[in-house]
Amino acid sequence: MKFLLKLIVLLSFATIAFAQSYRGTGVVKGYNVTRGAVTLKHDPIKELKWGAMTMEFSVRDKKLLEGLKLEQKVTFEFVQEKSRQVITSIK
Ligand SMILES: [Cu+2]
Repeated sequence: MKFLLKLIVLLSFATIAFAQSYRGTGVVKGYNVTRGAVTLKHDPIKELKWGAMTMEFSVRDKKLLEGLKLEQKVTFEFVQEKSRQVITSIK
């Protein structure tokens, strides 16, 4: 029983550690530091079968928004969390 519990704990950490992250490119169309969100006009993301679109992403850390400028071209990485997309890196 103890072993089983340990295994479950280990597996749930593994799921977090290996949460798939996706990479995209796009242009900054807006951002909101208070809400920790950035609106990007992104290019297609093949792995998710997404076409090009303008949409809002959350950011993992509001510091990621520092230095972003409107119309700036960016490369970003994000993970899917439930129904939202969370950017873990953007530059
Ligand atoms: Cu999109």
